This record gives sequence, C-alpha cells and structure tokens, in this order.
Amino acid sequence: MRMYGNWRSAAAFRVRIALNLKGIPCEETFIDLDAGDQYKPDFLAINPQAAVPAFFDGDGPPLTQSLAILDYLEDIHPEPALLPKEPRARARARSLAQVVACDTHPLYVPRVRNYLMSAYDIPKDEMMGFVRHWFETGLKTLETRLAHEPGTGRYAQGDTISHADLCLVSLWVGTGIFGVETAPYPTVKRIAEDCLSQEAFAKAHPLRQPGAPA
Ligand SMILES: N[C@@H](CCC(=O)N[C@@H](CS)C(=O)NCC(=O)O)C(=O)O
Repeated sequence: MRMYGNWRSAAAFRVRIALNLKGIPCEETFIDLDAGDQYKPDFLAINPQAAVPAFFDGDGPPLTQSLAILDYLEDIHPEPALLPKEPRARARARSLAQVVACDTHPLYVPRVRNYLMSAYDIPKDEMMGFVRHWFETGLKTLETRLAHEPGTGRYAQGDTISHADLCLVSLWVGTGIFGVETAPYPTVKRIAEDCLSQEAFAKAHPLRQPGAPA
C-alpha cells in the first residue's frame, strides 16, 4: 500500500495511526503543501481536490478522505477493530470522530487559511485568530462530551481505541503547531497523552515524519 501525505497533515496522521495499529505497511510520499505541490497537474490527476491523503491499495484510483480510508482499512483488516461492534457505541465513536474531521479540521486547512488572507486581505495574525477560534470550538465540544457522556472510558469511546481517538489526537497535536491553549480541555488531554504514549501513535506523529522541523 502507498499514500500521498504531508508531515503536518492531520488527515494523513489519522490514517498513519490506523495503519500502525493494524500493522499494515504503507509507503508514504510527501507532498509539499506549503510549496503548493497539491496544485500541480500530476497531483490533481490523483486527487482533484488538491488535498492529502490519497491512498492506494494496488492499482486503480486512489481513495481519498481520511474517514473513508479508515473505514476501508476497517473492512479489509478488521483486527484490531477500531470501531465498536455495538451500534450505539459505534455511532458515538463516529460522531466524536466527525466533530474533528468534518466540523473542525476543514476550517483550518491551508486552502482556507490562504483564501482568507488572499481574497479578504486578512492579515496573518487575524487569520490565526480565526484558526484558534475553530480549534477551541472543536476542543470545547469534545471536552464537554467526553467529560459528561457515560460512553467515555480510558479512551473517547469506552476502553478500546477507536476512530474517535485517532481524530482526537490529530486535533490535539495541532494545538502545538497553531499555539492553542490546552489547559481548558483536561479530558481531551488525558486521552491524547495516553494515546501518544503508545508507539503506533508516537511513530505516526507529524513531528517524526520527513520534512518536519527538528
Ligand atoms: N476531509 C479531508 C481533508 C483533507 C485535507 O484538507 N488535507 C489537508 C492536509 S491535512 C490538505 O491536503 N490541504 C491542502 C490545502 O488545503 O491546500 C480528509 O479528512 O482527508
């Protein structure tokens, strides 16, 4: 298997963690998002959305969208399971994952940040305020839910790692990159730090990928 990713990409990070947990080898090629390599014709032919990850299992068109790739990995390699079997718990794990992947992460990807600055002439520090606002909104939602819902256990859903944790961690590491304060989110912090202490998460960490700053 192989995929196109980027060291800083939260979406590629989620996929990398699942691959590590399931023991699936995958070769990753890094696309330089800061240099705009996602807009080069060769890459647009792979993903017309100009985004990573783009994931290949054998020949044929790539799979895109990290949550769809996570579902695919779950289908072809069910063990260890990264979604609960019980329908309600499964839906809750997905709901928590989607808070991050559908409603938080899309608001701070490079194309949104760059468009804010170029189309509306918003200075970089104000754009970063926009990013931090949506980070904080996502983290606050997670914290409130995880601290109060009975489904929370050692991990976001019960005592087994699920897609919810992969997404939670992918948001959490971004707090360091974007300078978001973390003290108000102790439950998110507890789960993120527990996950990141485990090798499958640690070796997928953005700062351990080629191209990351030392
Ligand atoms: N919803 C997509 C997000 C994909 C995405 O936007 N990836 C970012 C990196 S995390 C990217 O490649 N952005 C390029 C850009 O915004 O120019 C997923 O979960 O895979």
